[in-house]
Amino acid sequence: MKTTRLILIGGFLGAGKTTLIWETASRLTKSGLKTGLVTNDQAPDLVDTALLKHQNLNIAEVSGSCFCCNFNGLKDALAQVNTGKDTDIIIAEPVGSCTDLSATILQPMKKMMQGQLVISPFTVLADPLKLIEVLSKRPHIMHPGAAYIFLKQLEESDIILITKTDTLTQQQTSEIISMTKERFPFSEVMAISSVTGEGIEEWLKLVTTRTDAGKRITEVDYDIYAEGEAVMGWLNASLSLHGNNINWENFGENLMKKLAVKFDGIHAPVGHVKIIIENGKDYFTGNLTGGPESLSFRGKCGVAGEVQMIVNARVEMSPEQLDKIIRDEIAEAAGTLITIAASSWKCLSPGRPNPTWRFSEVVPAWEK
Ligand SMILES: Nc1nc2c(ncn2[C@@H]2O[C@H](COP(=O)(O)OP(=O)(O)OP(=O)(O)O)[C@@H](O)[C@H]2O)c(=O)[nH]1
Ligand SMILES: [Mg+2]
Repeated sequence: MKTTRLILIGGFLGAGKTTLIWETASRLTKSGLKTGLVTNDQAPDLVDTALLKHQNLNIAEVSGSCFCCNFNGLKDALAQVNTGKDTDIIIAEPVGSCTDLSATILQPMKKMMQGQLVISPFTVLADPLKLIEVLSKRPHIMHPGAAYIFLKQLEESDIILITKTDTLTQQQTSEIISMTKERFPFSEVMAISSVTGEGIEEWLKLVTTRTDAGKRITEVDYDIYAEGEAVMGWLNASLSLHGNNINWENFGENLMKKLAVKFDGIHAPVGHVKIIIENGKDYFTGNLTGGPESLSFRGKCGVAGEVQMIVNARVEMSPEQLDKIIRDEIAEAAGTLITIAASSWKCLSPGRPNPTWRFSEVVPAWEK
């Protein structure tokens, strides 16, 4: 039986995981490697899954809980992606608010899946602006519990990948790399841009050849971790939108701008708010990862009588408040010309993490 490689790409909400996975999967596929993907979330209806499906790769989703709290769900998803397909590489993206994955995923995997999987060094992504905020001594916009998760994710990494270098000068990138190396001396620190491709080949070479995954386990205070997750309102909704001669990109942009202004106006820290609007094979995405300046839009879905929209929002506020804001802003953006039918709508705040496994000792890496 062929041994499949697993690349786990972690990092806080909005760090750039799915964008890097998209880019990586394209490169691996072009080089002739069969690639599969596994996505993850606290609830069904994921923008990430809908988006990555447009790559036509084998993709499985673990939804309803994070990988660590549903280890068997992750094993099943890996099997689903792999079975009968001779997959060379599977890339998995855990939920952005999760940490302690070395103890709860990587060590158990190394022990239980020897001979079936080789595991790459654990890569954790960091958005440069949020990284500076969390590392600085100034008061954080982010809740201290969320900042704790952000730091713990980096502490347990094998490789820290600073993302979005296209938004920085070379000097800023060098300074952030030095600052990060100083704070996390046990991790390798690299920087990439998924927009320009800078740094991706160098990182890809490491994660497609090395097997030293989960070299350390960090101590995690589950009370602070749980609080950091619980401060976040979490909304996943799937909707059908109907209207005549509607330019759906304009609708999507207008909706995202309204949400950005609303969250900014009430000083609610945004983890990630994202939408995808799909019109058959065409799709449009909108992302907000901080203040209104972080808004970004991609793709086109043109004019059609009916389109599908998925909304995923993770914002520091109660689920009730988030639910109301999203409902109100969608209704306002829709006006009288668009009718909306929700096929699913879930709003929650993540429960206390309760991992299936938690190893306290590092399991030696298994060589291919
Ligand atoms: N400028 C720039 N933007 C990027 C880059 N990588 C990702 N982004 C943007 O960052 C935002 C979040 O990217 P995602 O890839 O969805 O982030 P994620 O880590 O998967 O987010 P979650 O799944 O919600 O945790 C999107 O607007 C992306 O377009 C990059 O290299 N450069
Ligand atoms: Mg993602």
